[in-house]
Amino acid sequence: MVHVTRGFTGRHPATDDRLPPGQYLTDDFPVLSAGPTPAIRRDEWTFSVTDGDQALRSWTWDEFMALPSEDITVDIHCVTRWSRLDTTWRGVAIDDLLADVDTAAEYVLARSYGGYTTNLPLEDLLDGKAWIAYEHDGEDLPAEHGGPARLLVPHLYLWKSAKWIKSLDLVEDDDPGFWESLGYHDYGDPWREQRYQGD
Ligand SMILES: Nc1nc2c(c(=O)[nH]1)N[C@H]1C(S)=C(S)[C@@H](COP(=O)(O)O)O[C@H]1N2
Ligand SMILES: [Mo]
Repeated sequence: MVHVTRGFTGRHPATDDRLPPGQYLTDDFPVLSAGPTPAIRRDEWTFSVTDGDQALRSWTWDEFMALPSEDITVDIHCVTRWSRLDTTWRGVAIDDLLADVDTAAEYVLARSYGGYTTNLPLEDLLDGKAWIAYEHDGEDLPAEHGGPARLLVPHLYLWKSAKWIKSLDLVEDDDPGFWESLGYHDYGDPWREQRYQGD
């Protein structure tokens, strides 16, 4: 007699390999926001890179849309334990935004419209690892998911992917952002389960 169990036939090793410890797969796209969704008009939107008091770069929406953009397919992992595989986005690589920028800073504080912040090492935004994304699933990024544009850093827990991004501030110190100052991990690597400070 042959017993075939659902648990056995339903396993997809390739998928399991892509699921960090303690995460489960979902096809939904839950909305997780610490406050209300800010209404940001594209004709009033600006995005800047700052270093100290200096704005190194600043773009209007039209200027930003004229930058080279790329299609992005990535897995995303939320600290609340859901993961989605092969999510699709369009956006501008941070490498392109920071090209030719000279800085001694080793960290970035991402700042959002509405006041949210999150801290990251600068190197985690470079070498094709992070984008400012303005489309998801072939559509304009919905406001509740961070539209007009959000930071996308898929190799770290999703709270690092600041929605409604306003600026990237190059900073010398790794000062905690919003969730980090409330106990979330300063780095947030899902593969090392760095959920909370001390993990
Ligand atoms: N500006 C801003 N960005 C944010 C948040 C937020 O509250 N405000 N929440 C973070 C958290 S905790 C998560 S899990 C993801 C959720 O993104 P989503 O709502 O598109 O799923 O956004 C992150 N970026
Ligand atoms: Mo989150």
